[in-house]
Amino acid sequence: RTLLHSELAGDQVIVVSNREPYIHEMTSGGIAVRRPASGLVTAVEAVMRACSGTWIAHGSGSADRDVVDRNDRVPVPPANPSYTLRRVWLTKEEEEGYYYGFANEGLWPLCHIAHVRPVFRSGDWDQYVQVNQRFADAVIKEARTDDPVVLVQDYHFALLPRMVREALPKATIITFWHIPWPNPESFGICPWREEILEGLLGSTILGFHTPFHRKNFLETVDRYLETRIESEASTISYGGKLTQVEHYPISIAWPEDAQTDGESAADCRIAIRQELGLGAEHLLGIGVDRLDYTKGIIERFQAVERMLERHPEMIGRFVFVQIAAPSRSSLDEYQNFEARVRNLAQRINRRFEDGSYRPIVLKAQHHDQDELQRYYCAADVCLVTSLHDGMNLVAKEFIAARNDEQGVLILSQFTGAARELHEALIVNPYHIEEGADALYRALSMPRVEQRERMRSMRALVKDFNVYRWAGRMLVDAARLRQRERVMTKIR
Ligand code: ADQ
Repeated sequence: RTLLHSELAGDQVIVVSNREPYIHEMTSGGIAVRRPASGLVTAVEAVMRACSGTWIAHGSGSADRDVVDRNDRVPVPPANPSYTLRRVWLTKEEEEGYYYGFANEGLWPLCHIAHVRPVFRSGDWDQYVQVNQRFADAVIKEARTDDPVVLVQDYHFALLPRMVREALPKATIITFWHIPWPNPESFGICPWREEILEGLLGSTILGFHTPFHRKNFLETVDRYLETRIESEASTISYGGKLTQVEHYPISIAWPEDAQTDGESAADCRIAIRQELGLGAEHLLGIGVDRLDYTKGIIERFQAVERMLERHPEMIGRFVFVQIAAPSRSSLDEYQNFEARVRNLAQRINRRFEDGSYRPIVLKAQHHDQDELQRYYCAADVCLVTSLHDGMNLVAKEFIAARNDEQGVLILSQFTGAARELHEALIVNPYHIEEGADALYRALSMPRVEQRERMRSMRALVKDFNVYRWAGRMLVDAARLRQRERVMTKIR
């Protein structure tokens, strides 16, 4: 955090993301504030609290308009304001085309290669272009100097870096792509691939989670644009402008102290089991995700089923709780997915139910962070089985929560997190037998081995926390800004 302060001394920081960090909702008891379930928000919010500035995002809550001033600004966090949230209002049509359409039916499946066919409609693309321009205009309007530091978040804003660059050529634009970048063949099916690449190359720095995604991006640019690429230095020169392409693995803010209101892991273990109607003898597995087809929830349930089939002594003893926040529910693909998840849980439960025993508990709701912490602490095993995931912060949250150094993480090899968390049980989520084996192994793992693995992963996540993620980008940006200033003087 100190690093952020020193790197940014005197600079104006503007963040752009689709989702806002705080949503104001009208409830029967008045206006309530909610934090959305989003890895991006979890990470960037910690950084913004540390460096203040302005966060520009789409206003989505029913009471969002009631709390802003006439420039659409509201100070946040509500209890202890440290930066400004500036809301942009999208029409229904814009939200449908730009957000649900192009971003989530086009770019999301395109980049995840999750065997859901991307849909590209010209009408959605037009809205995507228009909304990118509206957010770019908001950045330009918010800029108090000609060289602000603009932090652009995610696949919703591939065109914005170039739009901002045209108006503010001296701005330092750091774009972070939170999802994977596929290989050139896969990306090449996008009808607007050149425009997207050109848009992103308006950035001063472009960041991905892993070296692999970074390499895919360089190869995609090489395939589809006339550019000069210095692979060693990781820079792309396009239209006389340089973009540095790097990998910056995202992380979480390491918790200051026990964050479960004084409840120890042992207390949570008992309390959560009681809430679920279970006893101390029950083994508990946990999954925490947005209800999204890339997260491998179906394959996870199948692995649970297979494990129970192969180890009948676990029937009646092992319970798996899936906490799943509904997400993008107005899209058919997501509605169908939710129905498939519910049906599968029901089928598996029918198969193994005995008295009050059900092996799968599906809680398809948003939970607040304190509640998630209690589940993380109570679990014997956490399953992260994404079919493809930029990083996956749930894996890191689980580790951070376990100050008792117990609990086993099962982690898909297709997450960015698997490149760092080698002491997890790494699985191919498509291989159900392997998942079932890993689950059984986790449930039978001696405490000493759990401790050794957990200790090592905790040291890594504590050290490589979200401040380090942001800090590394900003140090690189500061270096480029300094170089630019020197060059301007020489010229
Ligand atoms: P997401 O796809 O949203 O993020 P992830 O990194 O796992 O995925 O983060 C999810 C966040 O939402 C976590 O902080 C988690 O605690 C929270 N959450 C999940 N389910 C919840 C529930 N039911 N209730 C409340 N909160 C819930 C995208 C990319 C990831 C990348 C992040 C950050 O897809 O690969 O790790 O951005 O870059």
